[in-house]
Amino acid sequence: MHPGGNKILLAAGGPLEPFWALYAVHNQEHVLEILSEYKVGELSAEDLKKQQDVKSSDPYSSDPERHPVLRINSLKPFNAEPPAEILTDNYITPSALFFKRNHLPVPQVDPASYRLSVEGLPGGAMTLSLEDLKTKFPKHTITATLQCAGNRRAEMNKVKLVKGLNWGIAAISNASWSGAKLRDVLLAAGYGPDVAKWAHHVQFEGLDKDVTGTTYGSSIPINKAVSEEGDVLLAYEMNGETLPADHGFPVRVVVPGTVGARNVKWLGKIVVSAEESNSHWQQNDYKGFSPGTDWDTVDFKSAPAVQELPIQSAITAPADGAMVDRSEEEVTVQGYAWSGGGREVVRVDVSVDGGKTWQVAQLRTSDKGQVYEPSPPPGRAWAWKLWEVTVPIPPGAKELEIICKAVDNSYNVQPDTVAPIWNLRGVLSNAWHRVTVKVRE
Ligand code: MTE
Ligand code: MO
Repeated sequence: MHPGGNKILLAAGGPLEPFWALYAVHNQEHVLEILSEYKVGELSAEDLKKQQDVKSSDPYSSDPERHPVLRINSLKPFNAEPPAEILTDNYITPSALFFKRNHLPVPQVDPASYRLSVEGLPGGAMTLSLEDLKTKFPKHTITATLQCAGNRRAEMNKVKLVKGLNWGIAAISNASWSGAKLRDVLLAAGYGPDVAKWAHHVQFEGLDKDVTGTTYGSSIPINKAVSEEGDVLLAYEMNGETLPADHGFPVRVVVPGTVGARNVKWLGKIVVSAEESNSHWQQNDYKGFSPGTDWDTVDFKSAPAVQELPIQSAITAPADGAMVDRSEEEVTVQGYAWSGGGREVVRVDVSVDGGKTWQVAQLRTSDKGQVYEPSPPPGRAWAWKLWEVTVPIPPGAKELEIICKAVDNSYNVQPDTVAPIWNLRGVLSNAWHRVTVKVRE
């Protein structure tokens, strides 16, 4: 009944240590207690010796250094978000502060021997070195926001417990990405009208592996990959520098407007196919369900894999529980807003009285005098909008419930509460964001 049941069975009959090392989040007292019922015994010294090389090293020992300000959600694998109060200080999130979401140890890839293989097209596989990718295809740069499907999961956990990392509001960040267009690479590898007749998906495989040798993988619809307006990149730079190890060095796919999970890092293989990726993360995770669906009744085949994400916004200042001074007379509210599929955020509404009255926030167009890029072409708004509004403190109020909600150019809006969109995996959490602050007289 465990969602990763197939992995548990692979551990049966052998030492558990390599599994504890990899899925270190589960190495906790209450899990050991559940498992004690199934304990077979201790391995003999002789058998133990045979296993020595298997369990010798911590697979996470070569993970890169990380910025100490990050709020760690899990250490092994490394998952962390920046503190919400600094998230919107910069339109472009510095790479060190960009949220990090790893399912497995960070693989060490030698850029000189790195090869990307493109498969499934007539004429056989095409193999590209990093140098090929940089020199044989034009370099494109886009600014795109990545958001994890689990962003704001903590709010779902408050309604009813869900499975997954307890992300706050900062499993989202914005960067500029440079690399070759996936479209250009697929055309060079043999994609054409004949392939279009049967090919429906492009699958991606990472070079990060679990103890069984299974790699991280996912897929996207082929139209997104081959469209001129899709802007899907095989990125080798982030914010004008070599892609950092945590973000997929040497190459990751950036699928703008699409859930983080499809933006495969440490990209090793691309497969054009009639089928979606059969990886766990495409088939049995990152899907939405009705609030009434539980782990006994869930059928992952019944729901589509998340691709484009719904409209989202959140308040980064003031923080929940903060104090504002009555003598200031006003409160300045700041945050971010973003929508999937290239839909542009056109408005953010803010209330400081629990939703009775609303003010329209200003969408920021510059940072410290530096003006952002001009408006994106329609349908290609890949980057978030930062916003701000200053509102009078209502007379007599001892406490303010501050709310934000955004609208995109398809007039999609956020739901007002969490409970009706609650789902067992805690994904797609995009209700109105609410913080409560106290007014100091
Ligand atoms: N790619 C690989 N190879 N392995 C992973 O664990 N995690 C995915 C995606 N790509 C992942 C991956 C998920 S769920 C998210 S949200 C994003 O990467 C996070 O990207 P970031 O760490 O650069 O923020
Ligand atoms: Mo994610």
